[in-house]
Amino acid sequence: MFKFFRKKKYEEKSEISEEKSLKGLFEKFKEGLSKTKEKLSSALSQIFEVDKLIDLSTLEEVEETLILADLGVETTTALLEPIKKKVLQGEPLTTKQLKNYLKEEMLKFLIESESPFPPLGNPSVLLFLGVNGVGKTTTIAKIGKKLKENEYSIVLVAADTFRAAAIEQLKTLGEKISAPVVSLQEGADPGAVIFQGITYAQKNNIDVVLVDTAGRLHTKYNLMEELKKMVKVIHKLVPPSSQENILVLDATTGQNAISQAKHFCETIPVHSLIITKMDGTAKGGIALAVSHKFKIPIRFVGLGEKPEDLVPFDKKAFVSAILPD
Ligand SMILES: Nc1nc2c(ncn2[C@@H]2O[C@H](COP(=O)(O)OP(=O)(O)OP(=O)(O)O)[C@@H](O)[C@H]2O)c(=O)[nH]1
Ligand SMILES: [Mg+2]
Repeated sequence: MFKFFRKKKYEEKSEISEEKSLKGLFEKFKEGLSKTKEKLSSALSQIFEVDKLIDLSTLEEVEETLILADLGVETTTALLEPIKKKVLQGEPLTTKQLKNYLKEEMLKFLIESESPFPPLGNPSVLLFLGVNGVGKTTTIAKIGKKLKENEYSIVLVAADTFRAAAIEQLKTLGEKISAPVVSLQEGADPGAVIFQGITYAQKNNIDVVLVDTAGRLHTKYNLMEELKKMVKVIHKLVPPSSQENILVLDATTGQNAISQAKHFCETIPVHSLIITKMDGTAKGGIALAVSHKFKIPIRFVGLGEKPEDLVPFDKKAFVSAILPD
């Protein structure tokens, strides 16, 4: 659980210190998700408080609560349908069994990544995508910092050429984490910056290239088409297995995140998700809804603005945070 990265170098960490840091992450996860947890558990606690037989009205209450926590109608229905059938057939089921069943199913619904992070490559390329303001640029700095702490060499690429301020923002963040930033002037072709960034990494034997892109409205055709061009440029320089396209979603946008994911997935392959701002919302259920609907693993979640607030996603911790024992 809670693995940040594949190891680059052998780390001499004692088992105790490793256990301690895992515990710390688990606590952080629970704390970061406390708003979602509060909302869910205060509503569900009355249902789960006493172990009694469930009926259709119990299921309706559970259904409403899960939908309100932004699991969405589709995922909630998929979760509860099999139980509803059993109840309709007269099978006696208790609230305790329902809770255990929900936990197990939620774990199944959360897709786990089978590929290493960062992907293997010389270099590997991480392309960060998403609509405006979701947290792409700041998340790049957080991941960049952690990669450096794990002995990876990195370069940041300012492919958000839309605003001069975006280039400056990345440069400032790069300075903070002592990482080189490859950039061109405002308005430059993002593909050209990416080309320069990857060739810079190849020349300097850099392990990971982190590409910042402009926030784009998922419904704007031209902006979405531009992404295809960026992916083509990357493919000219590194094999697809060395590239990960990461969609960043803001948990506070709730169900709109589903529509964003749909449009991005229709445009280019999306390999993984990062869900930011989980700390600021009671709608953390969106993580489960998107991962289930699009069959995409969640790599990290953002639980605050500080670098240490970006935490690897752990599905067991997630489920036990939103549905405590
Ligand atoms: N509370 C909280 N704030 C976050 C989190 N992640 C990012 N933010 C904040 O969200 C704001 C926007 O972050 P950016 O990284 O600039 O977003 P962006 O996606 O690059 O924005 P554009 O480049 O304009 O599309 C900043 O104030 C971040 O500090 C998080 O997990 N929790
Ligand atoms: Mg940005």
